Amino acid sequence: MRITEATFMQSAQGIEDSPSPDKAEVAFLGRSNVGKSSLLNTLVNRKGLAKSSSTPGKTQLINYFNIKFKTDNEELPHLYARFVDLPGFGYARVSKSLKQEWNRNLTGYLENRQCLQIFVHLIDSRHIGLPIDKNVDEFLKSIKRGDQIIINAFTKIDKLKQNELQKLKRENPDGIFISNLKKRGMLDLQNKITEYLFGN
Ligand SMILES: Nc1nc2c(ncn2[C@@H]2O[C@H](COP(=O)(O)OP(=O)(O)OP(=O)(O)O)[C@@H](O)[C@H]2O)c(=O)[nH]1
Ligand SMILES: [Mg+2]
Repeated sequence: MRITEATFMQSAQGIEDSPSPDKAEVAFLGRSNVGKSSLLNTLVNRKGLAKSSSTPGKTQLINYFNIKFKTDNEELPHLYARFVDLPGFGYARVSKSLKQEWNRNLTGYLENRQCLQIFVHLIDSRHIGLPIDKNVDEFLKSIKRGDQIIINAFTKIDKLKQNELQKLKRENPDGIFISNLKKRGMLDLQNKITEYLFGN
């Protein structure tokens, strides 16, 4: 199964102005600047679809993308899902009230979105064990329903030495190891997503 089309659908501030929950959703979340928007672009092979930047805080709204998959099944040649690019956690350079509002909107989406099936938690592979990532991890585990899964995706592995990467893999046997720069880990992540959403 492969992705044949990816288009921007709409942005939303929170769950209230989000599209109707009629497709399975995969949310990309994690610290600001960890590589969420870049990963989405690399996965769907569309540079610039989700806006990415070296300045933290680039993504400020919940952004919905429609994704079309091609299957090997002639009777059901296409399947659909939505990828959701989220603002980063822990970005300090906005006002406190704005930050609180973001967090309310974000956690509201994560906790209450019925069609949300997969949380992809991105973690910078150079900075393992940060308190903010632990908090997010605990939060996700505490809200996760029985029909949802969490995928831990370790990003920017092109910045690691071989032995550091081996250690990270040993310590996180269920993780996905990503480099947008070198296009690593895309098939692993895509397979994990389609297996869970569509059973193949
Ligand atoms: N070396 C390296 N840099 C990366 C990788 N992925 C993303 N980056 C860089 O990291 C920076 C942030 O990328 P974004 O995709 O905008 O990160 P984000 O998580 O969407 O950030 P916010 O929207 O601000 O929360 C950019 O300068 C990217 O070029 C990667 O795999 N390797
Ligand atoms: Mg972003």
